[in-house]
Amino acid sequence: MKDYKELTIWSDAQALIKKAEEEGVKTLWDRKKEQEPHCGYCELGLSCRNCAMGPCRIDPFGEGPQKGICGADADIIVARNLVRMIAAGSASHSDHGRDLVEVLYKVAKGEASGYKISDSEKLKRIAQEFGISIEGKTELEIAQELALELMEEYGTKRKRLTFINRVPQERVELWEKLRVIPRGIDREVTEAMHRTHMGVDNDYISLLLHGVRTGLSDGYGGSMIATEVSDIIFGTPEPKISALNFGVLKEDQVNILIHGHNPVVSEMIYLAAKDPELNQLAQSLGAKGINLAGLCCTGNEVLMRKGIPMAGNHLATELVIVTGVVEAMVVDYQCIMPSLSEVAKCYHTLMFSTSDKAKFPGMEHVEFTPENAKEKAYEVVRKAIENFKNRSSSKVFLPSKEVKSMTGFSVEAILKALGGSLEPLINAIKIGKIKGAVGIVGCNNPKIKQDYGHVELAKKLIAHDILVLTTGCANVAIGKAGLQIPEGKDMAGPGLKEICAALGIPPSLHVGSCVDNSRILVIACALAKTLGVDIKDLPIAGAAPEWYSEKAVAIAFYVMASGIFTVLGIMPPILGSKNIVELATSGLENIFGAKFAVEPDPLKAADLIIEHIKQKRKALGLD
Ligand code: BF8
Ligand code: SF4
Repeated sequence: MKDYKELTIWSDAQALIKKAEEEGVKTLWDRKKEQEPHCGYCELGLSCRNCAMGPCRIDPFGEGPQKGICGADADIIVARNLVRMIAAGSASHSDHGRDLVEVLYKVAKGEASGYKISDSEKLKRIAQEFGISIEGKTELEIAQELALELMEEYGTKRKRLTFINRVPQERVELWEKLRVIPRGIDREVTEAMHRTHMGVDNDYISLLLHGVRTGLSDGYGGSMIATEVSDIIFGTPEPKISALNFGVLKEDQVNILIHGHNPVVSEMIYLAAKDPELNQLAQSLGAKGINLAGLCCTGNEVLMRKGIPMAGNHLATELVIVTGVVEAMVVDYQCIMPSLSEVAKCYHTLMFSTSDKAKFPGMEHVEFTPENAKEKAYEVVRKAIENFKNRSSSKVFLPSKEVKSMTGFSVEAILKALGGSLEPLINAIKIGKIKGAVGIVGCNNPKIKQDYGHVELAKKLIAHDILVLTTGCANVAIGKAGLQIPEGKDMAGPGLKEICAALGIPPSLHVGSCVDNSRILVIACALAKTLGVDIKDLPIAGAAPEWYSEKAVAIAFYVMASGIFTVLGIMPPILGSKNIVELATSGLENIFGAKFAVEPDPLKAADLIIEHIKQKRKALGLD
């Protein structure tokens, strides 16, 4: 018997963990227990298996070995491990971006039936940013040229990524001086792997600077491309009300969950789920209809654009199956626990993998390509409908009702809400009605009670008149807590409340999936440019209270390197190197004008951020 209340703040999730336990289904919390205590060397970043002379480890107490067989010390090993995390995270976001660029190219060539250009205005705007002349060209001609240009962003030819032009000059000059301006995305990731091979870069500062460069190639490269191209193909999000929670699943309908990150698959599932014929089939088999719901960042993508409700975040992905009402889960890639197919075996849920890059034991693989996606989506939805009859009513348990939440705050939507320019926001910041803004991003991690970090941090920040922007799994947490609807203003401080009421917006804005942190970068750059200052001077901060993923490390690095103070709720594996801890939590301030803090207690993390914002306001002469 577990102490369910210690695992998650939500009573519905607690009830589902209990149900899983009663039904003999292992969840991640059971496996976490089995893994404890975690390896101390790994936690400190002091183990290395980069070559076959090892593995090696450094004794943190100074009594055992202080060097690996090759002679690498604690600083080198910690730095190499961290840079490899950044490389993996950057590669993940960026490869997702590349898949979208390929879809854009195929749309232009007429080879991707089912997909189209949804935001033609944005297509033209981005094309112009890339120096493409749009005069006299058709939409598809522009799309083809832009796709080819974007492919170049991944390659070796470019000396710097094009979206760097969005960054304030002062920051670009700093990056130039430090030689961290990102070139091609693939180049930075490959170079990170090269440098961390035995006998290449053995200076921890030089290694970490390349880590920064790799992270920047994600933020201003892969992730930004993923966001912009998704908007072009699937539409730029606009504010809308949708719903969150296990309660979005419907007992009387065929429930299909879409999970992962890339909207390429889920948008086609959405089309198929709307199809009248398939809905009729569902009705003929005893269901009222087809209910589509999202998980994790694929969920965020379709929530933002289509208003598809969101069933849960990272730590809810096993529990949704335990409700017993899920006919099928369709996954693409990233953050999909391989345990899901094991959980599904205990229920009637069909599991479908869709990407050549992401196969899972126990899932049926239906490969989706831009050419066949529509047809495959119909195939999968049909199988889900036919599975409705296999649902066992004795296993059905929906412990909560859905919670309303507002979504869709793209940069364009925020500007529109502000009446077309950043001026009203800047004025509100200047007169102190809004003290500053904070991006709360990222995951769940069972090392922290699910969603406790997100919710408590967000509540305290808005109460102090700090506007919150959320992405990734943080969004579900903060949305469920009621902060992402206009009525959430009642939990905000008086200044923020007044602004929210005037604009009809919530005090916490959902800006998208994790690649959409690039939207936050765009706003930060635009704010700094409008004010004629560097990003580091703005009263803003970033936080990842419950991060788990290598992608979060890449994000943390590009956010910090952009000049934004970043607070992490989970300690990254760096404690084994005093030098790197000192650099991360203090030394970086002199280099990038921003640093990291690690604070698992969200209320204390909020204090750090509130104080930081106070200092920045003071330096700008605002208080
Ligand atoms: O990219 S927040 S758990 S789903 S890694 Fe994963 Fe973390 Fe969720 Fe989205 Ni982001
Ligand atoms: Fe050991 Fe060096 Fe090989 Fe790492 S790279 S495993 S420290 S010998």
